[in-house]
Amino acid sequence: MAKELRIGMIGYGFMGRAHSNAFKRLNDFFSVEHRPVLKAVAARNRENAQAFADNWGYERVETDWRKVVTADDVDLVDVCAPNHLHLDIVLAAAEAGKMICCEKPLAMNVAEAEAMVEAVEKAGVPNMVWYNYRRVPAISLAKQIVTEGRVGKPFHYRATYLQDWTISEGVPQGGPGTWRLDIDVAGSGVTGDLLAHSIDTAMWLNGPIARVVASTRTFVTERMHAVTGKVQPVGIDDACMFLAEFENGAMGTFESTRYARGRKNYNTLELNGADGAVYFDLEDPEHLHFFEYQQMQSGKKVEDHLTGWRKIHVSNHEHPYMDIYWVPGTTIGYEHTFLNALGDFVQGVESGEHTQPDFQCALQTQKVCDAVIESGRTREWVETGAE
Ligand code: SOE
Repeated sequence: MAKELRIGMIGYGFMGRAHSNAFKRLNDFFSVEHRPVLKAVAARNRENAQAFADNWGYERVETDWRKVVTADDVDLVDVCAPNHLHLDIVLAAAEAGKMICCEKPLAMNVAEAEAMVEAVEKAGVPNMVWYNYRRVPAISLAKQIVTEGRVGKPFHYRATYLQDWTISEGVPQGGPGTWRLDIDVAGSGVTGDLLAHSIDTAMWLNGPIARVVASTRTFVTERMHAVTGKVQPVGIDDACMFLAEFENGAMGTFESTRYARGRKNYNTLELNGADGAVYFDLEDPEHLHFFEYQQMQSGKKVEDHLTGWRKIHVSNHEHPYMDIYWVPGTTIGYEHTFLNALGDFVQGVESGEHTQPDFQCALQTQKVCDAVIESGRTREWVETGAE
């Protein structure tokens, strides 16, 4: 017998669409008891929210998010509002005993993230942060390969996350489409928006980042504010590069910018260990590159004429998530990463297992982000405190 999972969505932007798609497709692919019902969407602009609700099939619209968060007919609050609203929404949703799924980054800073962790733990409500790239099957396969010990002792981790959409000085800060450029709304620039993804994946694959040293840059220092109409100083980091030391002894480099002309959503990772390496590029999302150092001669490891990288087409039923989709050799897309995340979350709710990344896990990523921003300011190594 299906159980209703009544969804209250706060916000309706790009992520509102990605999450709504996941809610609608969940039961088409995942064998779970819960059946999402799109109950309500909250946003300040009623007309836009109504258009969104009509398109995706939400039953009603509210202009005050508190009405959705406290509604008796909502079981799960999905937070897709800009970052500066996450704290209040999460605290109210936890107080109301709702399950909570929150867009990344969890918070504006560590203090907020800690308050959110405390709130969901006190309320005992299931919670998750949508770090969706973990759910790219090729990245999940990388995790499996690392867990199986095939990479061996790790030495280097390398991540890049590049975009180019803010190069023009004419792009405003603030407002619906460009709040990511407004420090008071976003909390940080590429560090919280893009590197948070890279950090989450890195710590999932290679354990905690102990310390960082960063260089950050704001290339366009004043922009028109879409809400006030005034030219105002820009407070976000447009680009950020940092070095990291992992607790396991590996070194890491992380690079992110929104000024890499030609790069739209270029997200790569590589981990090099003593026994192997994995490499992934989101522009080629169905492939995982794996190098295995395994040739044995007289009991010793050697390389021979067949040594080389293996390009694995992650589409077999043996690969993560791929048994629920199509036939081997066919692929899935960006939207499925959210569906996979939701499927894992709901399975976790049903089994009582805590699906990762939960708020506690996202707090660790937030600690690294804050340390990166601090180091960008002081130009010194900063201990992250991440576990
Ligand atoms: C920014 O352009 C953005 O939409 C991020 O906010 C998302 O998290 C990222 O996955 C794609 O780029």
